[in-house]
Amino acid sequence: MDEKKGVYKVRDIKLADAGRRQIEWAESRMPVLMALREKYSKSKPLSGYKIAGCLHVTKETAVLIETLAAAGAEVSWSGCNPLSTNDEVAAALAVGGATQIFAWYGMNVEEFYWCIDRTLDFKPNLTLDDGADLIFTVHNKYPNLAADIIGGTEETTTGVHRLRAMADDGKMMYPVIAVNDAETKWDFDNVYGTGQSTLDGIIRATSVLLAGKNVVVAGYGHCGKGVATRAKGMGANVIVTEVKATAALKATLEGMQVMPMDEAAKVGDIFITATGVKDILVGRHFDSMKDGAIFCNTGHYDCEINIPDLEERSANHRQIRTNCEEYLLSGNRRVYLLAQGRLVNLAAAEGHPSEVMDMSFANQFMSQLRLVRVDKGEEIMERGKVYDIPVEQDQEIAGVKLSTQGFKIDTLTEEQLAYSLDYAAGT
Ligand code: NRN
Repeated sequence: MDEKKGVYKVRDIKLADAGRRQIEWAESRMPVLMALREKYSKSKPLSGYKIAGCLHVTKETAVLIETLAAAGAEVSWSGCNPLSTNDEVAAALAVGGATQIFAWYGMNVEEFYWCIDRTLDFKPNLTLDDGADLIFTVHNKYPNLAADIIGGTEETTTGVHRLRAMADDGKMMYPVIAVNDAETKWDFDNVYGTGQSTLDGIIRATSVLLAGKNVVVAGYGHCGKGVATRAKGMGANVIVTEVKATAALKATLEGMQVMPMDEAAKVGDIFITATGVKDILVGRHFDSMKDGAIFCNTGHYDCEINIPDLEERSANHRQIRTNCEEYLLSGNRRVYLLAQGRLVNLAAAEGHPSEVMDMSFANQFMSQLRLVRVDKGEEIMERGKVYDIPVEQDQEIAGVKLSTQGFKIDTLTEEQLAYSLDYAAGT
């Protein structure tokens, strides 16, 4: 581990050149965020502001960090999962000068929270989260810092869910913008990003053929729908398990089978949990699984696969491939857990492609600018509330994305607009 106290702690600073090339690759595929960097690197509206970030350290996140810094912010960063940091990118950020960085792949839980603590050393006045671990650390461990924090932003479904519950409890000490709930985030990142990156993680960890396999997807929300759709496209027989009737019904209309996990466990070849709920795969499911079954999680936390249940049923286990642990079960069955049950798309691959993170992170950047406007009194936010992204922002980001791809769209004429607003106009 290489460390420069108070500035960085990364696995190997010598990886910086390789990391820089990865970041340049991402920059070439994130035109919306790069356009925002170009637009704000002169006026530097984030000058004087300190942003603490807790979000997967990937080549795409590095583009966001360096855009925040180009807009004038002082930045300090940790990863938001012990297995999602790209060590080459972390090294490039450590030498790049845009941020303090405390992140490496394979940290333990104690190190994970040590890194978050380090990002709070410089007493931020803005936070940027994925999964709300940073915001919760401020509230539970450093409540004195909250008074000077203008607000925060939250990237992911699980984090927004937790923060809305916290706000309902009246416990949130500063306003948070729900970046996840932007249409240009959840309807792209969660669907197309998770769909591709989850299969990417599975294929890198196992190299198995997906075509013809029984792929069981637990949860048919935006993430699960993306994974199920992409798996179907690869020729898999997709089985969806759900607890929400409308979601399950949609899956049947997409030609997917729907059944309870107790039945799916007997026939599945590859299991992917995408529910955000704990104990989706538990002991009785492992007891039913076929020899050779593979299972992984693509939800934010590693609670969806009950690993203690698995370990108490296994005579022994060994790492048979990187990110692939073989467990020997009764009846001489061998089953395979990927990425220690942590989110397989980031732990065993590189997370979502740059093209979708471009829009997610454009929303993050514009939301941080919005919090600066709150600080300047140009917008009012209540200290304990969760705020949505303005619809105009979604259309602006989607419009820029379209234009970078050479697409043009129509606009309504005044007459058409009048007609669409005229409720009296009948047939
Ligand atoms: N490449 C990535 N970089 C990436 N892929 C997925 N995510 C990423 N963050 C940085 C996050 C998505 O936005 C993981 C979050 O849970 C999801 O909301």
